[in-house]
Amino acid sequence: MRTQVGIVGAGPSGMLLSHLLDLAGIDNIVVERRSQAYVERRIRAGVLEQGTAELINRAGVGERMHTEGLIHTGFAIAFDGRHERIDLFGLTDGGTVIVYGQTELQKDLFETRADINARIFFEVDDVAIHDFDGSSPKIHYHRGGHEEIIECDFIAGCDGFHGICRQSIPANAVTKYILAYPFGWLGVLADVPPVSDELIYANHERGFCLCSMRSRSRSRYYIQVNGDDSVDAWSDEAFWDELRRRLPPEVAESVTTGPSIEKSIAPLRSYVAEPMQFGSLFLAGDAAHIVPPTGAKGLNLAAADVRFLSEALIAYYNDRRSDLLENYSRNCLDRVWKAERFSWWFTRMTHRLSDDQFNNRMQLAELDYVTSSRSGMTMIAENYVGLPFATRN
Ligand code: RFL
Ligand code: PHB
Repeated sequence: MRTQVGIVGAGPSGMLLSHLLDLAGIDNIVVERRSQAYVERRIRAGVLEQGTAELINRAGVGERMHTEGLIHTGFAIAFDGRHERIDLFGLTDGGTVIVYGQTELQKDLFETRADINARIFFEVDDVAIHDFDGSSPKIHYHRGGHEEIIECDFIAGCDGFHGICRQSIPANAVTKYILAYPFGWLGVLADVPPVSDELIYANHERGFCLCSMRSRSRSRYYIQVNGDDSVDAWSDEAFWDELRRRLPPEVAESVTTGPSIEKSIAPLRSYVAEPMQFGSLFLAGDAAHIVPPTGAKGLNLAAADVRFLSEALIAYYNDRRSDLLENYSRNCLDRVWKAERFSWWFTRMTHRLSDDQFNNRMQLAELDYVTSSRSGMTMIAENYVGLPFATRN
């Protein structure tokens, strides 16, 4: 089989890229090791930056996001019995975010592709990439028990943190920066109305918690748990009790509880692989970088990579320009490192890091400072709604 761009992974990065290339008349094939139902069901991100929403529109799949997504103009940070609002709209000249589940976005991305009979191959095994140090890369895999090979001009490695693309790059050609946190997030999804119209991030001596949502009748809550904790150890009742203990009392008493529809633990890491290109292989999204979810940046960074990569590939095929492809990694990494910084900083300020009383007082002093200084709040707000894009060419 031959195509122009072979895409490994049908998560948000791979599918968004496939749509944008298709609209520009660039042929592509997506290979995904899981089933479509599995990819659609994964409960992950909930907060989209405006730039991400614009890209989703550009890809022609934004209709449902606009009717069902919730526009948020602020969020709250709770600590030390206080409840401080970050006015995203006022502090960033009209900036907002959209709360719309990754599961819904993923369905939208698949639905329209099915309409146009796109080549997305699910449940493929043994995916391997070859010859990507030159200009004739290949993707090998098994489908229905038979080996198939895709010959292409470029490979987009959109196969997430555990994928094979990044791991196929020779070790001496890539530098990996990693920070693993000794805790995770236990998340619960439940069909109960959210406790508040806006998200609440809470620092508490028992640990961090977050009140988020998917709709006006579906809530998503998280609590910080030990890195070695197991979901089985947490009954719904234990989860709700612990969540309420970590919230300011007036918020805790308004929480509506109910049976969990989904419950899982996500580890927290900061990770960057640099550069994000090797020969004709371009990494995008979680395949190249991971942030702890505290800043809600993971999916948004993935979308930003796809924006740079789609523009670079379109310039290459339509105008025979390779400068944007050459600068792809640099353009992405400028934003990636800033999002890494924000997510790391926000995580360290809001989570229980140790029993060290001095450090815990430092967190409270920092929270007090940044939520009472206009420049502190502006720094949070402009990072949260998404930093501007700068393209070097
Ligand atoms: P994905 O979503 O991991 O998709 C990669 C796809 O590649 C497939 N794959 C392979 N396919 C073929 N061959 C192989 N060898 C393959 N290996 C893997 C996988 O099956 C999968 O389908 O990466 P992508 O597309 O880069 O998207 C990244 C986002 O999913 C991720 O950054 C976000 O979910 C992170 N995230 C959040 N991001 C936000 O912007 N806002 C949020 O509010 C937010 N909240 C979150 C989050 C992530 C969380 N978890 C579970 C880590 C909350 C949580 C709890
Ligand atoms: C979510 O709703 O899943 C969510 C929201 C904000 C975050 C992380 C996750 O920072």
